[in-house]
Amino acid sequence: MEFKKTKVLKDNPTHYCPGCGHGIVHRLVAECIDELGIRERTIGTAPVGCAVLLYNYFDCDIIECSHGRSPATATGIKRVHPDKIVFTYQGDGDLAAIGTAETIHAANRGENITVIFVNNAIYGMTGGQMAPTTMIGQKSTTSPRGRGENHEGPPIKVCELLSKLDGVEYLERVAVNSAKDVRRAKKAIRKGFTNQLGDKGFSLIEVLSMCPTDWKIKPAEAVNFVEEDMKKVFPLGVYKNRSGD
Ligand SMILES: Cc1ncc(C[n+]2csc(CCOP(=O)(O)OP(=O)(O)O)c2C)c(N)n1
Ligand code: SF4
Repeated sequence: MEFKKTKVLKDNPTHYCPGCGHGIVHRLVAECIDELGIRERTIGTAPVGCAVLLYNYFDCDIIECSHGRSPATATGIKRVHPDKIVFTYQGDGDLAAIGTAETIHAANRGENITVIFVNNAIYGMTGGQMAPTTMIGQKSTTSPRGRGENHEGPPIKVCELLSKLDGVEYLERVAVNSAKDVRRAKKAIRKGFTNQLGDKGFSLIEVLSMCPTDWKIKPAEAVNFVEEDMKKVFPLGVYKNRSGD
């Protein structure tokens, strides 16, 4: 089998750190757009985290959003252009801190969009501050002794939280730390897009991803950190599949 570059990805060198999960998630999103033949009518939104340069990599329309505002921007685009396929691409700081309101209300309204949520348990781009998803005991530049439950509260589990909202169609948590997980992640992302093609409403795919740079460990150790630490706190699985398809 020949491993070819996906058509939807541009021929630009990556700016991501070695061992970062963002590049893998980009590839999976691009493969799904390519295979579904929807590139010409897809509009993505870029976050203001490490994936801020999403438009450098994707050969489809991408709009840059203010931090956390992607679900609101995507709502506007989709309502004006219901024939377009609209996705957001957001980090945990973007989606679960600064954009909490936008996320919850877009989900609750059942907006027919696809949300790709990259959970690396930290603020990557700004140098490793604590995120809403930072785990108890995990060190960050703003929790140097480790996140404490009493001071900072436990990590926010986005799929579990949103599963209570009637408007939500589909929620799945996947990971990109092994070949098996990458294959599952692609299936979930593809379903997020096919749900939108079928007008089913709000789909969110949470992807557990590596940030070796701000976790201050080697790429190989980061893969183990997702497996051994993150998956215990953020169990993989389907959290909601309203129409059961
Ligand atoms: C309203 C606003 N607040 C803060 C920032 C600064 N800022 C830029 S990126 C970032 C953290 C991004 O972390 P995350 O969303 O988890 O994405 P990652 O870089 O880890 O992929 C912050 C706080 C900003 N750009 N806009
Ligand atoms: S800081 Fe972390 S999330 Fe950002 S590019 Fe580097 S490894 Fe990836």
